[in-house]
Amino acid sequence: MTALEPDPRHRFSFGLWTVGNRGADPFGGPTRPALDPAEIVRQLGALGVWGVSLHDDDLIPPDATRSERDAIVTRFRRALDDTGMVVSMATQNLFSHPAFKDGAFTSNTPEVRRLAIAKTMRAIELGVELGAEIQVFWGGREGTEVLAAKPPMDALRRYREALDFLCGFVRDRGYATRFALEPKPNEPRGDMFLPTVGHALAFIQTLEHPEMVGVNPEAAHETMVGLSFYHAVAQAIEAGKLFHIDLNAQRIGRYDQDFRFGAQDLMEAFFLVGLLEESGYDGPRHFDARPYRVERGRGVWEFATGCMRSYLALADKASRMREDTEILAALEAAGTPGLAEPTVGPYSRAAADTLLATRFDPDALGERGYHNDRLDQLVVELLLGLR
Ligand code: GCO
Ligand code: MN
Ligand code: MN
Repeated sequence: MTALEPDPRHRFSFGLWTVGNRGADPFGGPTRPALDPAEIVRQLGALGVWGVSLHDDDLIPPDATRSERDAIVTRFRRALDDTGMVVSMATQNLFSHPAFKDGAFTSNTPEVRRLAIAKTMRAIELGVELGAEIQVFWGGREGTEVLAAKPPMDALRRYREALDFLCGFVRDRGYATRFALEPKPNEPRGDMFLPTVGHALAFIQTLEHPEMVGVNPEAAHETMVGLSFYHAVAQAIEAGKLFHIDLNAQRIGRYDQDFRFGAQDLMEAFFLVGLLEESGYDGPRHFDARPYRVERGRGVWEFATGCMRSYLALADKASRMREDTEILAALEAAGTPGLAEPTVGPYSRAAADTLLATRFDPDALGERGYHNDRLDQLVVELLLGLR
């Protein structure tokens, strides 16, 4: 395995809906033909990809009979077995059907909410049947354009009720499935509930089984609103809640662009990859990106390869950064190792008294320079291939 050659050991995965995306946008129809899920598995397998993820409806048309469903699953299973690929994550489409236009778990119509929970239980069963350990919850329609229409506290209570019920279902069935909530600030709704990683992390602690639920942060979603995705992922890891990740690229302040991983903000992507590689995160490196609308045929697979090559190239740069003596010296000059030292340790009255009796010299402390420009420039030059 060469440094930039994807290998199943890298645990790269793609959603069926990503390479299978047909290029439609709000202004124009599809520019690519539909791809058969089993064919997607074979193509990705040949590229060294480890896993695929899917929405229930990506694989099974919603109107399929039980026997049609089983035949589709068998055919798909065969493609997985032939290629050695796994289903790394499953999820449910609670956003396409008009029934869900006002929300799924947070629809104002109780019957729609019950439909959403029933559809999700079936999607969980499908995921378990295919070996998925993670079930993602992206609340595509959970939100509103009209603040008056949907009191947010009621919406959050219904969201919690649905997740608690579904955790109960997983436990009752004895499944090992863990849930990962995927926050997004807006699009398609004007404002969405659980808009950021931080909101989701706080909400999870209010659930009946918080240990079963983590997050699935997506680069595009935090970046759309100008937040640091790197920081969001770090906080999720630090909370023990990074269960899954959606990698892609995005410019600040735009619609959800879902570009090829590495296509924007290489500096942020570089720190993100370093974090994933060095934190012990062992979940999927999952790409939720789309080929540009102008791609067709081979272009789709060039897109997939590009996502993985950029990831591997950045991982290589991250390991070089750790060995670069000039950068290590610049980190010392920035005081970075000092942040890893405990400040005061646990509280004790004696420690508080000592601290209160200490004579600090704020003026002297204020005279320190941190040489962040030099450090930053060295990292830029590493990324530019100058070191
Ligand atoms: C989006 C989301 C989706 C979800 C997917 C899995 O903005 O469209 O990122 O792609 O990740 O539906 O739940
Ligand atoms: Mn997205
Ligand atoms: Mn996503």
